[in-house]
Amino acid sequence: MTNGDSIVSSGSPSYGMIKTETQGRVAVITLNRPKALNALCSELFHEINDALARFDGDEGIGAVVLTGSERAFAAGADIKEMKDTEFIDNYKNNFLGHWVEQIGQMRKPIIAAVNGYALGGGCELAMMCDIIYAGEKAVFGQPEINLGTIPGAGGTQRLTRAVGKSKAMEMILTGTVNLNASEAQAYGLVSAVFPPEKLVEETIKTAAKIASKGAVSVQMAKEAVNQAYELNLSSGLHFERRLFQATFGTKDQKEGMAAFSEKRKPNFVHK
Ligand code: CO8
Repeated sequence: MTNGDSIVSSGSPSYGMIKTETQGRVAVITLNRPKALNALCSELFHEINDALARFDGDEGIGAVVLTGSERAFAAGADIKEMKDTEFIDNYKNNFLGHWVEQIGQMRKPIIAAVNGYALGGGCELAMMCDIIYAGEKAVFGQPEINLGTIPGAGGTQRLTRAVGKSKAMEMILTGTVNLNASEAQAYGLVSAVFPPEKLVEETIKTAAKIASKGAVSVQMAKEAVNQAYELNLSSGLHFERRLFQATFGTKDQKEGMAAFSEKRKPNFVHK
């Protein structure tokens, strides 16, 4: 951190499977279920969602980092937990539907810092984030086909958009073709690769940089980029222009442009 702050526990003793910390305006959520390689059981996902909701609603936080251990970001949904569930209950109870709810609603940027395995639901969780950084030994894959099932939290959609149809088909249909960190970067799935021990630190630096900008324009920029996946070009350009115009109603736009003109650093107030 440029301001020299040390990492401070933001305190939530009720979490048993994640750790949360804040560093300045950055929140860090660390998946902490090492014996199961951070397999995403229901309790773990509820904790992730709870922490995300808390940080999204905290004005003192401008960006969130989501990470795991050096061995595993997450090795997928918890196979042991779900293996005996039945279609009719899964359908009626919208099994694992809550996975996508909070991350999809997040207004603040989330950066995934992926070391080790990001398989199945773990790869999907990383792809739900806004930016993915990887450690050199990261492994991205969708092995669900080996279990007699298919990706269920965005793998067939987000991976295909990220790496193209042929590679996504190869990964999802074989369940054994994975991407290492440099391949994932070459495909554009991840935007930077770091030595494993530097990954979280470097990710926090980027998150801090984002969190130092005006929070309203950061949220609007995130919203506009995400519309690129939903809208045709003319609707997307229209959406972008309206948000661009709206930024002129914020204090931060006045401050940012005044600071440029006065050759000084802006002092954003996130309003
Ligand atoms: N679920 C449950 N436990 C797991 C999982 C998992 N996904 N992955 C690893 N573990 C456990 C192992 O069972 C083992 O536990 P134990 O010591 O009690 O036997 C422990 O973690 C360590 O694992 P390994 O001994 O296997 O470690 P290795 O280093 O030998 O292998 C691997 C690491 C390659 C990652 C291996 O563990 C593996 O293949 N794991 C399964 C990967 C996988 O298939 N993931 C996909 C799961 S399905 C899924 O994610 C569907 C998502 C759908 C979302 C739907 C939303 C609507």
